[in-house]
Amino acid sequence: NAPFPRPVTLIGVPTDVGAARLGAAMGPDALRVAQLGPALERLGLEVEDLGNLHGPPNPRGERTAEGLRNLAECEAWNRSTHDAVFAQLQAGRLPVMLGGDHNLAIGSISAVARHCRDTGKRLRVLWLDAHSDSNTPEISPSGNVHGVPVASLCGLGPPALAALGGPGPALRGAQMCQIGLRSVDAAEKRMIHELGLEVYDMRAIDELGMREVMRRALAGLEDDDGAHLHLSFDVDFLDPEIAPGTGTTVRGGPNYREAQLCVEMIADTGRLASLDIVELNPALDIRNQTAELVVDLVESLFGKSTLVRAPAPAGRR
Ligand code: EXY
Ligand code: MN
Ligand code: MN
Ligand code: MN
Repeated sequence: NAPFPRPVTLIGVPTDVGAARLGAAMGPDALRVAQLGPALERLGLEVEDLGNLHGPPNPRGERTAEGLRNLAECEAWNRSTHDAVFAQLQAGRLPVMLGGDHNLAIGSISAVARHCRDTGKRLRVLWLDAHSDSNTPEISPSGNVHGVPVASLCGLGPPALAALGGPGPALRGAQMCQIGLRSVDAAEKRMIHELGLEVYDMRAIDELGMREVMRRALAGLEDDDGAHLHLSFDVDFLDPEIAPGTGTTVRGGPNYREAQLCVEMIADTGRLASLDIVELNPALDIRNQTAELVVDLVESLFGKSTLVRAPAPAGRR
């Protein structure tokens, strides 16, 4: 497992303040019950579990004039997440967020972007999700903050979120590639274009196959030792038949083999440097099977393979 010399830090972010339903706050412990840390240690990685961050409980608020629900609580969770992630990156470690709903990506990715600015790294964000999470408060149908993190990171929406990591957008849309989309709101479709996101929806996966989609999504990374690859992995990316334990399932997602190939090809780049695991909801799961599946996929993401891997042939790059 040579591509991952740096030690890993697990950071629990037990929040559901950005989600429509309760339960994602139990995600970190479900991942611990499924033995995420020991699984990574078996691959030869040094792993430290920082335990859980602390933040406000879920007030289950209504949408306010700003157009969002629980905005102050989301801001507080994202500030703690930002600070924890930034400190781990500065210490040369690979932070893994155990979510928690997807609102936490505002804190984690703004910290990664700040670290990349400080160190001159080129940031690439892969967003595996059934959804684009690119609404702004104005166009959001729900006011749920887990539907707006991408637009926030690109500088849109209330400064409490959009300027969390300092003035100016954390990200340009072209730095992000989204894979697996199959539920996008009408106005959000236009936003995807305005932001300039690179998107491979389920139709692209059907037509091109996961291998070609990932080849395109990861193009150039393997040869760029100044690249920092952040993966934001929403559990609802996976088909609900294999991953029922999440609050916003959408049928027709990647199956087990497609998901494996997806994370194996990310591992092959050797550039993974930070990771969010989000939207796992143990209250909706069946005997923790979704958490166990996620641990299985994370092992592949960190280089576990069936056979000793030969270097990728030139045509694979
Ligand atoms: N697009 C919908 C909304 O903004 O309310 C649903 C968002 C679900 C977000 C899940 C976590 O990826
Ligand atoms: Mn780095
Ligand atoms: Mn999401
Ligand atoms: Mn989603």
